[in-house]
Amino acid sequence: MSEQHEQIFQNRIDAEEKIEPKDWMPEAYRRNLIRQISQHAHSEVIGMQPEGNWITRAPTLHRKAILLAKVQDEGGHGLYLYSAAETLGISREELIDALHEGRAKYASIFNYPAITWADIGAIGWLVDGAAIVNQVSLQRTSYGPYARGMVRICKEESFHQRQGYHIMMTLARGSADQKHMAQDALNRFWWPALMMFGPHDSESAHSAQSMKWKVKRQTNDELRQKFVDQSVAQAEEIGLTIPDPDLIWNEKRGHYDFGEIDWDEFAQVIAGNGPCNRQRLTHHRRAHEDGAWVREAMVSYQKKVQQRREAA
Ligand code: BYC
Repeated sequence: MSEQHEQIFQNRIDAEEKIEPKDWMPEAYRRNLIRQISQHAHSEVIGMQPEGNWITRAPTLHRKAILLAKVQDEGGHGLYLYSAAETLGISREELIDALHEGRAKYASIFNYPAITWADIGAIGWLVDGAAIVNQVSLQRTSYGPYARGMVRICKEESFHQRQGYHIMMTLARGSADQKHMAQDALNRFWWPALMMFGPHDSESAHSAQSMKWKVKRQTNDELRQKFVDQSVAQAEEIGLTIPDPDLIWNEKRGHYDFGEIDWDEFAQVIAGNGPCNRQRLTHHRRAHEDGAWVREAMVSYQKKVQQRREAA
């Protein structure tokens, strides 16, 4: 019976039908989606920290207002994604517990510090830029609520990417010190941004099955290549240099060849030993504890509303 269900399920995927929350799905598909969507949600929320750190120090009121809106958007993305994960039959509490107990990951990039204002430019340009490449592809993912969440998130991310690029452009056209600051931020964020796409396809534990189920529509290496190809011209346009001596246009492939990522560093960061892993989780735990009274107040308010409705 189950084999028959699985065949029908795969036929629906092959026919590009979206899978919806109440549809039958293999348990492994459900678990894989909970893993990916919740890790995506955690990334959005933890990703608020490096940028949030600069809200009080933005160089102008205009930049401060933009950054505030951007960081708020990231929190919103986290909420859409937690809601999408909850449609798969898991609660928000369970997801947050998994993050706090180190059972769930979040994107490695957010374990690097944002030490100068130019880092805010580099994060918007490169980190949101990499996220868009990945998320445009995920708009066609097979699970309906995830795909629809991605459509809205992508619209907001393209504004984020442009605000980051604009900061970099402004600094690159400024004084020698400002240009140096922009180049330094690019130097530090380039390789971690490439790591966002995950391990090589040959090393990727989940890719083959996720591609078959169309949870992922393009592989880690395909998306990374796309990101490199688009970023080179963007860096040239503002007079910055991508910190990779092996970067070279390959006429035959129609793509840029580029150097090898430091996979040991990637492994260290996802194992919890990056520069800011402990700080990020400690901050999240504290914020979660500080917000407990809000959650309790909401539950007791809901109870009262329900009691009043029943009494009426
Ligand atoms: N960092 O088999 P693989 C944003 C893990 S935030 C950490 O290739 P998969 C923004 C992977 O989880 C946007 N861990 O996995 C917010 C797996 O471990 P588990 C974030 C990584 O899932 C604020 C193991 O390595 N975007 O835009 O097929 C400010 C093996 O990997 C990473 C998303 O989350 C990594 N970089 O492919 C600014 C996109 N890479 O789970 C901006 C949604 C791999 O077995 N996610 N791992 O313990 C995806 O598209 C996929 O999950 C990935 C990985 C491409 C990331």
